[in-house]
Amino acid sequence: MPTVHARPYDFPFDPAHTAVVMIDMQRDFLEPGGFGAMLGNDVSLLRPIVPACARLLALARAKGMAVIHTQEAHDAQLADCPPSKRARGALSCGIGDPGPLGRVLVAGEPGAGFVPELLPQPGDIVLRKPGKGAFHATALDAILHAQGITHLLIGGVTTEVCVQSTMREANDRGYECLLVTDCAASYFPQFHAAVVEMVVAQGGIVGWAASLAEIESAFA
Ligand code: C5J
Repeated sequence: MPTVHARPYDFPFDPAHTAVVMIDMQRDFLEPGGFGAMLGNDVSLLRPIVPACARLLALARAKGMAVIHTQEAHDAQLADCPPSKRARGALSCGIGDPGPLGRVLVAGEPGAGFVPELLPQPGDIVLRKPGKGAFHATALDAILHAQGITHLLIGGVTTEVCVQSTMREANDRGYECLLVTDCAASYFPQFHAAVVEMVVAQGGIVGWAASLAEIESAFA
């Protein structure tokens, strides 16, 4: 069985029961003119992880792991967007409003789409989610159970928001989760670093963390 040399200790996993969960690698978070930029963030901080994410997805497909892409986006009527979420930040152009990448964070609009390097491939699962955690108001738990998935390798953006929320939700549901440290990023590098430490502290209270190279080495 492949074993990742991870923090806080080794992470063995069976690829047949493992999914790579790529969180919200959408234009709205990574490109100028999207939701992330409207919140005042420097979106260029997220782009450097794209090549590593592409490598992780390719490895997953080659080794028979399930691939799940989450997408934070709302329906066109915003029926699944709590008013509190829409109001947050008091943005002049926010969720549902027309922006440079189409209606902000709305499914089917250019901004809600994935960055071109990480487009879902046949066989991948795409999961739209209205919240930060990928288990909230989605079928993710049912999908994972149906596929016999017990272990998750998690990447995406942003580390301290949707990635960490999802990892905590998954951990509470009994999944063994590993954060792929160089496949996740934040607009605040110090928050990324802090999440890695929070995850692995106290004997891995939320899960494990390792670099992509360590995952690749597990298959060598
Ligand atoms: C945010 C996310 N940061 N995908 N969403 O609002 O982390």
